[in-house]
Amino acid sequence: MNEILRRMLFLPDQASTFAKDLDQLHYFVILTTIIMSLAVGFTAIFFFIRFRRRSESQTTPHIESPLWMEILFVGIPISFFLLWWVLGYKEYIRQTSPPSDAMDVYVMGKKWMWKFAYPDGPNAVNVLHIPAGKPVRLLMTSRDVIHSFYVPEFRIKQDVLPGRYTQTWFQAVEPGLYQILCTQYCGAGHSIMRGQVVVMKLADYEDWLQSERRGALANKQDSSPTPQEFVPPLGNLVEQGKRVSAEAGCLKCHSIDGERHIGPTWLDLYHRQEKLTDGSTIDADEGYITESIMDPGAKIVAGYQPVMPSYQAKLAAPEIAAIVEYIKSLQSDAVRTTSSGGPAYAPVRAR
Ligand code: HEC
Ligand SMILES: [Cu+2]
Repeated sequence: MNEILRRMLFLPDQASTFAKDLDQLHYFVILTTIIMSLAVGFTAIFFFIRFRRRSESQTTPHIESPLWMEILFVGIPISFFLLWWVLGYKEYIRQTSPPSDAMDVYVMGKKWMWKFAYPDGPNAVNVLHIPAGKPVRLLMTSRDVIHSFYVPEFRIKQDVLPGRYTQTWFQAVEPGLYQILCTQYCGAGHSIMRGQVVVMKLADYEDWLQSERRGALANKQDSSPTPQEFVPPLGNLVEQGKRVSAEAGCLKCHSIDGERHIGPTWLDLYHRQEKLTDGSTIDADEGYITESIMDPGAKIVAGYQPVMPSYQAKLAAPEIAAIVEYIKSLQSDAVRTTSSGGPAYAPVRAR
């Protein structure tokens, strides 16, 4: 049944754990509306014929509908709309709450390509390798304009915005190749802004990761220029972040050992409930940390002077992603760590 309807509606394969449930909601909505509109249409045609005007002198009688009929005709459609809303909302909550054991991948959209960075692995352009059967969280940002990350087979679509992180997640069911599209018109090359998700068996994925790391090492040792435009940097994001923040001079004002300096310490900053000068409290998630680097004046931490310069034009998005990952790794309780060395992810509270 699922398969017949999927083909009739020309829907792509169902390659993620969301796909089937979302499609089922889609079938439910589309079948009820088809049945209802057919019923209304045919009733109208029947009435045209049955109650047609038979002579010039015939007049239409004045009819008042009984209350129960009014209630029925308003109540039934409304209860369907509410039911769809409830089912859709449940799916929405599921799609916006990544599980805590999800593997993180940073995504950067840029005219007109997708760049991927793994916290403990290589970087890649336009090709996202992931293991099947494991939840993957994508932390996404844009270098220039608004893009939107769309994988039809996974039934995920999420806007990618400059200067801020958005996230989405999915769990691929089976190994295979799936197309990534940009669904936000972003300029002349919008239609060529495509990528591919390569879903691999877990063991194959581990092998791929190993070989990529060896490749990165080899690239570094022989310094001859490679034909590729993009050379995967060595080491993981945390290491890169450590280096970038030292080079950019962040550590002149920020400590990593809990000491208060010109700026607040980075130790345990991730998910700290930070008090701001306007009296509000904010959860220091990836979005807030990124904003603090790009636009430090936007939210000032209570008890500090607004002296931090903006790094909007000075650091590239992957460098900022690396710093964010480094800050996330600075936790005094080293128990709560994920494979990437960062703290386990707690779902962001709705604001
Ligand atoms: C001139 C000193 C100075 C430099 C250099 C500096 N910062 Fe800051 N930073 C501050 C101060 C002061 C604050 C607190 C006031 C505010 O919120 O702007 C702050 C706040 C922050 C926050 C928010 C911290 C919190 O507790 O909420 C982050 C994240 C941050 N800085 C990251 C960076 C990064 C990354 C760099 C380097 C690329 C950097 N800073 C360079 C002074 C500095
Ligand atoms: Cu785009």
